[in-house]
Amino acid sequence: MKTLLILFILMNLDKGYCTETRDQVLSISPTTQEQVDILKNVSTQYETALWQPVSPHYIKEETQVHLFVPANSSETVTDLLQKHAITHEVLLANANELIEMQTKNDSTDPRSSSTFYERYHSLEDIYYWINRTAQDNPDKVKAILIGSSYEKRPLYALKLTLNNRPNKKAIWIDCGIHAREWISPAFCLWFVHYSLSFYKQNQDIANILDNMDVYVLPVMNPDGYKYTWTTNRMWRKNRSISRSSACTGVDLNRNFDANWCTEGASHEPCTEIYCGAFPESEPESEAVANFLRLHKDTVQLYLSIHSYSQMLLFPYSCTLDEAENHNDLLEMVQEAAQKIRRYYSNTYKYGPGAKTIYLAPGGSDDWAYNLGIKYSFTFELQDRGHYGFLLPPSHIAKACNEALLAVKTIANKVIEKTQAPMGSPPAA
Ligand code: 9B3
Ligand code: ZN
Ligand code: ZN
Repeated sequence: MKTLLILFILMNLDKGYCTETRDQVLSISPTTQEQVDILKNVSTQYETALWQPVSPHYIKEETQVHLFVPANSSETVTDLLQKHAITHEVLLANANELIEMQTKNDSTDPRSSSTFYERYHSLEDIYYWINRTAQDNPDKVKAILIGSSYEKRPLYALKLTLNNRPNKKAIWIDCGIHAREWISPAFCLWFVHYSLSFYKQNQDIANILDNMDVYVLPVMNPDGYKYTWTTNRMWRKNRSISRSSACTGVDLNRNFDANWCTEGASHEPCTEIYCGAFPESEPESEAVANFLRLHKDTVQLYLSIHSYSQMLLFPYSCTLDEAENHNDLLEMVQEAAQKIRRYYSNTYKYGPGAKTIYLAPGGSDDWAYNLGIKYSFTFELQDRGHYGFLLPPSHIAKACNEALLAVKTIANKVIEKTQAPMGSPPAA
C-alpha cells in the first residue's frame, strides 16, 4: 500500500513536471462524431494551435489531427481526451526544445557562413541578406520594392537576371505566405543562393536562367513571420487588425479573388482561414496581385511555397472543376514527384488542390492561374507531420533540394512547352 502511494505520488510528480514545462504536439484520432465535436471544441476553446487540418471545420472521423498544445493547457487537454476515450499519442514531446534550437543559433553562430542556408533566419537577417545579395551581385540581382505589409514593413522581391537575352519570360516564386511555415522562406534563400552559385555548373539551372528571369519574394508575410520569432511560433496569418473583432490576422492564402470566401474559408476573423473583409483587402496580397497584373505577359510560371505535407499542387483548389490544361499540369508534377522519389527516396503527393488537399478558395495559385499564368503551382514541402512546422535545421538541405528538383523539372518543362528552341522561327 505504501509503495502504491509512493508510486502514485511519483506518477503525479512526473505528470506535473511534464505538463508544466513542455509544449507538445499530439496526434489524435477521433473515431465517433461525439469525439469529433469534442476535438473541434478543444481546438477552438483552449490555447492550442491546430496543425492539421488547417481548420476545425475539417476535423472528421478516422482522420488524424495534429494539435500543438502549449504547456499551460496540456493537462486540461490531455484530461479531456482521456475522459472521452479519444485515442491520442504524443507526436513531439519536446516542442519547446525544438523551437529554442531553431531560434537561438541565428547570426551569432561562429559557423555561420558555412551553414547559413541550413539554418532559419530572423526577419532582420533576411532583410540584411536581401540587401547584401543585391549589393554583391549588381549585374545579376535587383531588389524590387513591390509594396509594404500591414505593419509597414517593406516587401522586397529579388529579380534574378543571369543572361541578357531580350524579351525573356519570367518565373515568380513567393515564400512565407504563412508565417509558421519556416521552411518556405528558407527555400527562397536556398533557391537564390543555388542559382547564383551553380549557374555555370548545373545544366538545369543554366537552361532556366538563360531563358527566364526569376522573381523571388522571400517573405510575403513579414509581420506574421516576425511574430513567430517573437511571440507565437504557431502563427499562420498576417497581423492586420480587424474592425469587427478582437482577433488579429487574415489568411493571405484565402484573400485572393478566386471564388473568394466560399466553402473552405471563413468570414470569422478568429479562424485560421479568415478570408479578410474583401478580396485583396490585405496589403501583402494586394502587392503581389498588383505586381503580377503588371507583369502577367512575361510571368509564365507561378510558384508558391508552403509546408507541410509534401504535395505538389496545381489549380484548382477553389473548385472541383478541372483546369483547362489539367493534363499538362499533372504531367509536370508527376514527373517532379517521380524524380524526388528516385533521387531523394521521398514521397510527394500531387494533383489539383481541391482533390489532393482540400477545397479552398482565395488562394494565390488559383488567382494567378485565372489571371492567365497557366503554369501555377503550390508546393507543400517537408515533412508529413513528424516535425510539422518545427522541421529541424538539419532537415533544411534535403527539404530544399527536393523542392529545387521540382522547380527545375517544372520550369524546364514550361520552357520546352512554351518557347521555340533558339534559332527556329517563332510559332505562328
Ligand atoms: C490552399 C489554397 Cl486556397 C490554394 N489555392 N492552394 C493551396 C492551399 C494549401 C495551403 C493553404 O493555404 O491552406 C497549405 Se498551408
Ligand atoms: Zn501555407
Ligand atoms: Zn501547409
